[in-house]
Amino acid sequence: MSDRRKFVKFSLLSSAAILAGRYLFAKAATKDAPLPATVTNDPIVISTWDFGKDANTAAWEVLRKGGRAVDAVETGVKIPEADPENQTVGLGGRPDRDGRVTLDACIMDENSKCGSVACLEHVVHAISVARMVMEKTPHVMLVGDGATQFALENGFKKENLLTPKSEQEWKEWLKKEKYEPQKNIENMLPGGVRNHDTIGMVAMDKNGNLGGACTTSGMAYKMHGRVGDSPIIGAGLYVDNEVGAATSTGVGEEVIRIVGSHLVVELMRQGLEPEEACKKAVERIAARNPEQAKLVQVGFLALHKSGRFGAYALQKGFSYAVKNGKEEKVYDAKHLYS
Ligand code: SD4
Repeated sequence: MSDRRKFVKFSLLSSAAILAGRYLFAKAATKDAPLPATVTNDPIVISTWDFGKDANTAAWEVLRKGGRAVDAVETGVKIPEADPENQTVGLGGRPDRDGRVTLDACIMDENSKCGSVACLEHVVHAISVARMVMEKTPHVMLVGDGATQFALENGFKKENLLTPKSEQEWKEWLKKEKYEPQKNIENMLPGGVRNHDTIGMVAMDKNGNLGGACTTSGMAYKMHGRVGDSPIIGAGLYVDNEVGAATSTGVGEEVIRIVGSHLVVELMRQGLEPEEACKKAVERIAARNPEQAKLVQVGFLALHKSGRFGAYALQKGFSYAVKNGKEEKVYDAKHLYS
């Protein structure tokens, strides 16, 4: 047999083996999972919270045209980053207790390349700075002044991210709250306003490759210099192109302690459905400190290489947005405590 024919035969056999593996995984799936157990390379994008819907629309344009998952997620999360009305991401994000808007973000591609920035100031698109760290430096993570300096030296515009609305709210907060680290500041603000959200997004492109991005202004009124889970590879985001991708939202300290997103991906590697993997990670947080876990929110979102997805949270109220060729929908995640 000629080398070319051998190669073609080998490629066909390997593709068949990969598809068979993905099919078996899908067949083993639980019945109430939201997608049918088809196994395709159909592109899909999923992201945290209801505002993920608009971000998904932007990401989908990249996927629809055959673009890479990593490009799709970067494009997608830039939408809430640029939205001054979204007070948990980028421009208009709620500041730290000193009145400074500091951003955390990370990105990861199908080759395990990754980039991250933490405590970045004055630059709207933290995710693109993280991408540039990934593409242009030998490092994974830049923080604080170093991250801001890198961004400005590389053409990012210096902007004031503190909008009048977020400034006003912060001044109100200063009047009532003690100027000291608060354990449960992550709970609801007066009037039932959520003071944390974050966008985490994971996607699969038409080649079956995965990518993920996570970007946030972090917990409102945090101590200056505080870094959450969102820019930490393995905590706020993890992508393993053989298995799947996961991202998180909620109280970052809880997620970091269990290296949450990496845990979710590893649980999927062991054969768990995406939702089951997210649930196990949530249960691990609850088992560590049940009293604390009852007071805070953490949600995980996972996408398996088969295209199946799922989520799970500590508390009620965590939603996630899904878009593929067939549907565009916001789901409510199941939760541990009611
Ligand atoms: C953080 N995980 O800074 C982020 C905030 C968040 O829902 O996701 N809130 O800890």
